[in-house]
Amino acid sequence: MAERLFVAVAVPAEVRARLDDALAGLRERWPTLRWTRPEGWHLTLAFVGDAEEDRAQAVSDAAAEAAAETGPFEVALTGALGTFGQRVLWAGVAAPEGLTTLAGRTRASLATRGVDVDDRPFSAHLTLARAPGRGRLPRSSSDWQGPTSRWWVTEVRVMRSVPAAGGPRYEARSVHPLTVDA
Ligand code: 3AM
Repeated sequence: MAERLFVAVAVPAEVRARLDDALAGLRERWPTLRWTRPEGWHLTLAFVGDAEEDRAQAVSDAAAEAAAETGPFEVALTGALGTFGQRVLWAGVAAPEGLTTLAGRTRASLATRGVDVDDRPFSAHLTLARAPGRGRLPRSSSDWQGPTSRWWVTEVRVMRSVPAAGGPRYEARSVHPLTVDA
C-alpha cells in the first residue's frame, strides 16, 4: 500500500515545548485556524508524496546518502512568523548553510534515484497552522515574538504522513544520522 512520504529534520521536545507555550495567545486569538500538532513539528527538506515499497526504499536510501555526506549543524528559530500566501502560517527558522545544503543533497539524491520531489525551492520554515477550508489567514500577523531556541541537527528522517481526525499524524519511517565530522 502506498505511503505518503516526506524527508525532514525533527524539532527536539524542549524546543517544541517552548514554542507551544509561546503560541497559546495566538491559538486563542485565531481559533479557526487548523493548528499543527506540536509532537509532529518538523522542518521539511523535500516532499515526496505517495510511494509504493520500491520508491519508499529509494527515499530511505537517498536520505541515508545525503545524511552520510553531511555533518551536524545548528539551527535556530528566528522568533518571527511568516506565511506562504494566505494559507500557511509558519515559525521562521534561521537557515544556516548546513540546512540548505542538506536539503539540496537530499533532493539531488532523490533525483538520482528517479524520485521526483516538489520543485518549489527549499524554504526553511516550521508550519504552525493552515487556513481552514477555503479560508484565509488573518490579515494582521500580530507583533508576536516567539522563542529563538537553537538546536543541533544530527539526523534526517523519512516521515510518513498518516491521515487522522484533526489533521495528519507524522511518524518517522527511518532515521539517518549525519555522519561527516563537523
Ligand atoms: O512541513 P510542512 O508543513 O511545510 O505542507 C506539507 C508539509 O510541509 C508538505 O509536506 C509536508 C508533510 O505533509 N506537502 C504536502 N503536500 C505537498 C505537495 N503536494 C507538500 N509539499 C509540496 N507539494
